[in-house]
Amino acid sequence: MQHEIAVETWQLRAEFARRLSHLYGTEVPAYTTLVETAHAVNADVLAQRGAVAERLGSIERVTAERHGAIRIGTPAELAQVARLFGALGMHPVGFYDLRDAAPSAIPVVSTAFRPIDRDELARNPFRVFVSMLVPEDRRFFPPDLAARLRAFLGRRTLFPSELLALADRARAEGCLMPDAAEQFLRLATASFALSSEPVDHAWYTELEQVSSVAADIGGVTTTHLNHLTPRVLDIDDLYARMQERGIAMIDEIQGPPRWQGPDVLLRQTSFRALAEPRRFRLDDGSLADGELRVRFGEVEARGIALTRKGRDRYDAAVAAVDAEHASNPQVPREEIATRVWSTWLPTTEAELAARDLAFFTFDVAGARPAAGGPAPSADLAGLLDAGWIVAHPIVYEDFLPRSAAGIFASNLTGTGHVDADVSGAPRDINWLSDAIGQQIHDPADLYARERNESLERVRRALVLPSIDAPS
Ligand code: OOG
Ligand code: NI
Repeated sequence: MQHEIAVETWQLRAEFARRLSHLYGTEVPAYTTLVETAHAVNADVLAQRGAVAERLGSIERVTAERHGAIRIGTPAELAQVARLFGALGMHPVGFYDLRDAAPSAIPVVSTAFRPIDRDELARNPFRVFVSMLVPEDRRFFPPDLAARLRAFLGRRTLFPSELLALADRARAEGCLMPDAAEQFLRLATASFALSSEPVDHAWYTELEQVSSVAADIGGVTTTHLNHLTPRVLDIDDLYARMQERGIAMIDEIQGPPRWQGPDVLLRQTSFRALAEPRRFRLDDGSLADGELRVRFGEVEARGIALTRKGRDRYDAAVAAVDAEHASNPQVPREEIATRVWSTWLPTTEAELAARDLAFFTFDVAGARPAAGGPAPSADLAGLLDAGWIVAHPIVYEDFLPRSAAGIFASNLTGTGHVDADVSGAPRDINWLSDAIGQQIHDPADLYARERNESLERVRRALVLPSIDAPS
């Protein structure tokens, strides 16, 4: 008998992402158009720009790269999601509170599950944005509705116990044998398929009056993939090509504008939610065919991760654009942003590094300054200037709360209802960590750790007592 080879964590993750992509393509055909268009744009950018196009990730990584979005109802469900994604080497990172977001408040708090080590990200960077309903938030749910919602959510089972047991085994052992891996992947993928179970019409409609996101989560007995997002190297080009193909896109690209400086953080856009046939159970028990508009197709372009200082500048830039847009509503936001952006952020990577506005890792340069010249200085800017070390940008692996809110909002069916006169339920990263049973990572800490480890390697290689770097 041949020796069976175990399927490792990263292989499970890559295969899960591939199967979800296949599933979503069969469910939402416009997704396939989006992926094809993204690949065409990426091939063109690679042909035009060569190696520069791969500065923020190899073309293999970018081509396979996806993020999914799912929405769940309770801390117990979130804890199960954490076990499932833990088996795929994906850890919770970041806390996003969308409950007081503009332009529409959404009754959820979110985190994202993703690999956190550089080599794991390089193998397959699959991430999932997970939003959890907050029925306890009185601004959205009056006590009676909240009680019925919690009871409904408490009765459902999103993940079969066999799946969770396989997930626990995969997490403990770092792999699964082929048959178990196949069963795990099959059950995991099926958990995110759109269910054909009839939807209780009265219940769904009641929740929809609060928020269509509340109905999408708490109005049905299963969860499903809300969207699956490919990565593209030129999102403006993609946006134009999708429109040429007759697909209705949302009005804006969220996040930083197109400008002459380096790409930072994350730019995202999507096509509008499509009507999908769904079966409903009416009050008299009869079944009727109807449709729901919930699922859409998002696409993203990723840039360099900003330090806390850089992020403050980004937030200030966004606020400045908002202020100017408020006084000049006839001028499109993007146009204002493109114009004012360079007053907030430098236009070169070198300046982003020297002013500690973005995260980089550092390597000793291949060709060092000639022997007999001055010794390396002990500060980062000096080492970079004199050519002792080179900087590599760290790509942003996370999300932006405002863009997330914009993506949610642009795909809502109604305006929903929020009662601003009552107080909400306090939720923060520690509350959510307790709910999951593991600490949610702060994205900036992860980037800083990577940067500091590279600086320590450089320090040792150049035999310096210390490197004076902005921290
Ligand atoms: C999540 C929306 C946020 C992103 O990429 O920012 C998001 C959702 O619609 O469930 O996916
Ligand atoms: Ni998304």
